[in-house]
Amino acid sequence: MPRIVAARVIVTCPGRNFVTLRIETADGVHGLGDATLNGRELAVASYLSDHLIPCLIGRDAHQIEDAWQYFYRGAYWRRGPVGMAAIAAIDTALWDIKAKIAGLPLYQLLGGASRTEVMVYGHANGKTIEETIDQARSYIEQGYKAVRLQSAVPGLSSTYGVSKDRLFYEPADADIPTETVWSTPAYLRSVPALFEAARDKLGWAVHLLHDVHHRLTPIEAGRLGKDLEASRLFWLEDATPAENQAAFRLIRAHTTTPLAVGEVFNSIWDCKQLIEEQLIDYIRTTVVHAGGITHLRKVAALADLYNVRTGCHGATDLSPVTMAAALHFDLSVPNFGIQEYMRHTAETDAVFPHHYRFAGGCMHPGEAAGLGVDIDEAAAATFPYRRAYLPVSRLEDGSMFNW
Ligand code: GCO
Ligand code: MG
Repeated sequence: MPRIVAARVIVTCPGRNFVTLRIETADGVHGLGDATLNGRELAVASYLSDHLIPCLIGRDAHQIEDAWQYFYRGAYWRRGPVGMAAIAAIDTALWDIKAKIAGLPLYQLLGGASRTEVMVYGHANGKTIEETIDQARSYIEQGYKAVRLQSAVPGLSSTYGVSKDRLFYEPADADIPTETVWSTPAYLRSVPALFEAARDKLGWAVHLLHDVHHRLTPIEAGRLGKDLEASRLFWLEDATPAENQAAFRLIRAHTTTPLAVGEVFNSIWDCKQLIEEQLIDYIRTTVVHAGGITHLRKVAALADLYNVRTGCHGATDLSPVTMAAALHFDLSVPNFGIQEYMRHTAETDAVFPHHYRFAGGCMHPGEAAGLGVDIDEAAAATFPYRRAYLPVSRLEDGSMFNW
């Protein structure tokens, strides 16, 4: 058996923080898992180093399901973003090792390719509707078949999804959280105009997406969905905070705009009702935040029974290790929908050399054995951890709100 003899956590900040688990077997095969939880990185690093790694040493690296169950059930305190990101890292690294030993790209162990490539969507944003549409046009020129549109809300000093930097959107931008101000009425007035203009200027061949980022109540979300119906969105994302899954019944009853949710979920229990009642169209949980490949496959299998497709989260805080794992998953899973893709910086790409590639609006994980991604530890060491928080949000009267 491939016995696990060593495991360590590598924290690096090549432009943004990443937490990576590296597991090694007695035969010198190593596997990687991403454990990055944006703004709370060191909690997962400690959970792994202080609590999980001691129980990993000596185990059979091939027993992935058993390891998953051991760490999930064995904690007694199940689920939660910190614990599930740590389990995800172990799970991903073990799949990487298994595929390397098999000499196959991971997707072959997940049932093989169900498609030739994976459609991705890019992020277009701007301070005005015109700027956002111009950006979308440049994505379309690069071959993208799907683009997410986020435009600054007139009257607000900053808006979720609208970056200072053209290419790389990084919201975790401060040593102490940046305070932003939110106005639902201003937002609801601005979004339908953006999509009407986008359809007018960009036509109907491109898929358009939008992320509400958990800012609405169910009835407000129903109204927005209705207002956007004529623009035929691919999806409306995270319309409300989804702790209350039943709230989606109300949204669903009011609109035929397809709904996506789930980037902050960390287990199948967070989306069970949403899926079983067919309240959503796309489930956005991804490898690192939902217990790894093993657990994500269970989410996808449940979703497949109810015509819900996958749409894995792929913002820049998902490291190239998660990106690679997600692409193997996407290529193999029958009910794939779309994959989010935000480019990492050159520094990040240098720290994580990888085989996945982008061409013509689609991606492929490559044919290297395992995940097809590695970590250059010497390069990683030159980028020490820097505390960085996601912003917080308040209403105009000062009440705390959802960012
Ligand atoms: C998305 C997400 C991100 C998150 C980020 C938080 O749809 O890509 O909403 O922009 O805000 O991943 O860490
Ligand atoms: Mg989102």
